[in-house]
Amino acid sequence: MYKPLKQPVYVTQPIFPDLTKLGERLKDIWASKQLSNQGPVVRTLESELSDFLGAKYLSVFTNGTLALQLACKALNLTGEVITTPFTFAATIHVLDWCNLKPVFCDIDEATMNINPDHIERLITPSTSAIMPVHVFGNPCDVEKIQSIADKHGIKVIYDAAHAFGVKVNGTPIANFGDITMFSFHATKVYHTIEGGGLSFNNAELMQRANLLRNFGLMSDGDVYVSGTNAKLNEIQAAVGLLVLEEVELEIQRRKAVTNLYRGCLKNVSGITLNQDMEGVEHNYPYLVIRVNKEQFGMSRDDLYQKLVDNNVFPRKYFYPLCSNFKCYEAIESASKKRLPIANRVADSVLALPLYGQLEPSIVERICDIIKG
Ligand code: T4K
Repeated sequence: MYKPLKQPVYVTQPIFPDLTKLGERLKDIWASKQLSNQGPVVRTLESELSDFLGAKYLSVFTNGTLALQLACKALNLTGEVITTPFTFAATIHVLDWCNLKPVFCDIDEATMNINPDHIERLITPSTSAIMPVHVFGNPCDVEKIQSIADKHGIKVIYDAAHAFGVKVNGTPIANFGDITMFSFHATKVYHTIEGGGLSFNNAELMQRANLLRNFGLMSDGDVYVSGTNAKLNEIQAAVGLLVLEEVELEIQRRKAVTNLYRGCLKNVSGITLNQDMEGVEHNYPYLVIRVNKEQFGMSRDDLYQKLVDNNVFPRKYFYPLCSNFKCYEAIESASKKRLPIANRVADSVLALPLYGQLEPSIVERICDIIKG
C-alpha cells in the first residue's frame, strides 16, 4: 500500500549553483561596474554556450519568448506560419504578437511533434515559415521539414525550448533550420533563471537579431529598425555560467531517474512512457506518461488528482491544446476535426516529477501511488 509523501514533490527543481562560487562571480561584476548591455559576462556566456550547443552563431536574450519573437522579426516573416498546437502557449503567442497567423498542423502520435506528412497541404501563397517544436526535447523530423521548406522557399524556425544539448546522429540540434530558439527558464534542464538563446547558421541574421534586442540602436546612434529591449544582464549570465558547469551531470542524473521510472512503470497496463529515439542524444527534460483510461482504469485527470492528493504535483503539459485556447479556437485550422491526434494526446499526457536531485526512493513511491 502506498503512503502520501511528507514533503511536496514538484514537476521540476532548478539547478542551484554553489553560493560561494556565485559570490566570487558577483564580486567581479561589482568591480567591473557593468550590470547590463552586453557586458563581459554576457559575452563570455554567449561564447561558452555557443561551444556547448555546437552553434555556428549564438545570442542570448531576456527569455525564450522574446527570443522567438525576434527570430520572426529578423527573418521578416509575414502572413501564415505552420506550427503545432501541442506546445506551450508561448510558441503561438509569439506568432500572434508578430501579427502572424498560426496555422495548426496535426502531430505524430509517437513523437508528439508536428507531423511533416501533413505540412505541405497547409502551405498557401501566404505561408512564410514553419515553426516546429522539438517537444519534450525529442527532435522533429528535421530532414523532411527542411526539404519541404526548400521546395516551397519558406523559412524554418525551431522552438527548441526543451532541447538544450540534444544531438541527432551527432549533429547538434542548434544546427537545423534558419534559427533555433532555446529557453533558459528556471524550469529547464539548463537555465539563467530567466533567459533564452537563438542559434543561427548565418552571421547576418545574428546581427539583425542582436540589433533588434537593443532597440535597433546602431553604433552611430541612428536607428533604422524598430527594436525592443531583450537583453540578458550580467548577474543572470553569471548564474548561467555556473549552471553550465553542472548541466552535463544534471542530464546524466535525469537519465538515471528516467530509467528508474521506465523500470517501475514498465508493466503497468494503460501507462506508456516516452522512449529514447534511435540516433538521438537526449537531455531528459520531462518525464511524460500517457494514460489510456480504458486500459489503466482511471482517467489522466483522476490520476493527476490522486497524485496531488498524495503530495505529488505533476503537470498536464500540454493541456489544453493551444488550438483550443479561447483566443485561438476560431482559427479555421484550430478545428478539433482537423487535429485528432493532437487532441487525443493532450487529453492523455501527464508530466511526472523529474530532476537530477530527485531521490530514487521518491520515484519508487510516486510509481507506487500510480500503481496502487
Ligand atoms: N516554447 C516552449 C515549447 C516552452 O515550453 C516555453 C516555456 C517557451 C517556448 C517559452 O520560453 P520562456 O519564455 O519561458 O523562456 C513553465 C515555464 O515558465 C516555461 O518556461 C515553460 N516553457 C513551461 C513548459 O513551463 P509553468 O507555469 O508550468 O511553471 P511553474 O511556475 O508552474 O513551475 C513548474 C514547477 O516547477 C513548480 O510547480 C515548482 C517548480 N519550480 C519552478 C520554478 C520557476 C521550482 O521549483 N523553482 C522555480 O524557480 O511554466
